[in-house]
Amino acid sequence: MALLSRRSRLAPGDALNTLSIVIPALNEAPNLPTVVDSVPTAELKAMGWETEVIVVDNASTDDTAAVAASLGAKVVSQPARGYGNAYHAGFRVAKGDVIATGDADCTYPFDALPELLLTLTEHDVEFMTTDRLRRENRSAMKTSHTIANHALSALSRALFRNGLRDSQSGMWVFRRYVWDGVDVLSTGMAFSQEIKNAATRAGFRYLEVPIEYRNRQGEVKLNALPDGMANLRQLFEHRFRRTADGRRPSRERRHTTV
Ligand SMILES: Nc1nc2c(ncn2[C@@H]2O[C@H](COP(=O)(O)OP(=O)(O)OP(=O)(O)O)[C@@H](O)[C@H]2O)c(=O)[nH]1
Ligand SMILES: [Mg+2]
Repeated sequence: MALLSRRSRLAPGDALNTLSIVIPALNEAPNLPTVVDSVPTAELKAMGWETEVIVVDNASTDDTAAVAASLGAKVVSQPARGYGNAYHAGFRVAKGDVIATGDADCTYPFDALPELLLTLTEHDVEFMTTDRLRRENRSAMKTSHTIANHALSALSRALFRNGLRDSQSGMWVFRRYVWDGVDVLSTGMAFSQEIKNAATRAGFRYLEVPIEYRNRQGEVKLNALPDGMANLRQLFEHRFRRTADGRRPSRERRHTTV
């Protein structure tokens, strides 16, 4: 994707668009100041975006909730552990026309949101996901995770035919109504691949863009083997799932190119 150099600016009298940034957090108190402060709220406002930051406290045993509140974030409590559970709770209260996501571990570039939102609006994308699996990011991901991410992504592409390079990226930017138009059931880490495959299969206009991926700070929460196996199971279950009316959804592809 070509880098966009122009920033759209808000003209006087223009209405603000609303953006909800939803961040799942399990014992991420030490990372939250860096993560929340990296959201470029003032720049987004100048571009016409009113931003709310929602931190979903997933039954943390540290000060995650208190630290998030002290940073001005809205705190949502999700007592049922699980990455997917956290997102279900966060999306329920997100009020923005657009929702953006990312981990609370300093890996995802929230500072790139102005650029990502510009791409979303200028290219009329409904669901945007991001690709971390580039050579430049190699040092930020363990070799075993890189291999697992490539393998899961290849299988996901084979089953869902959506061409997405990184089925496991946790940064998505999408119009709120997309969430109302998909049926995402995963409560754990498989939520990430499921929302992508559900949105693309439902026929929303989608785009995958490269992002910078940074070193994880703090304790790793992922359980590589059980989470990987659960992802595998979910891919097959989802691919052959029947919709409520007994038909499989059509495989219409609406991959946008920039
Ligand atoms: N794994 C996991 N993460 C959770 C849970 N609840 C909230 N989270 C948050 O979800 C995000 C994803 O978890 P990570 O441990 O970063 O998982 P990952 O990004 O797949 O793996 P890393 O490569 O270690 O970053 C983090 O912000 C966690 O704090 C949970 O129950 N399990
Ligand atoms: Mg992470």
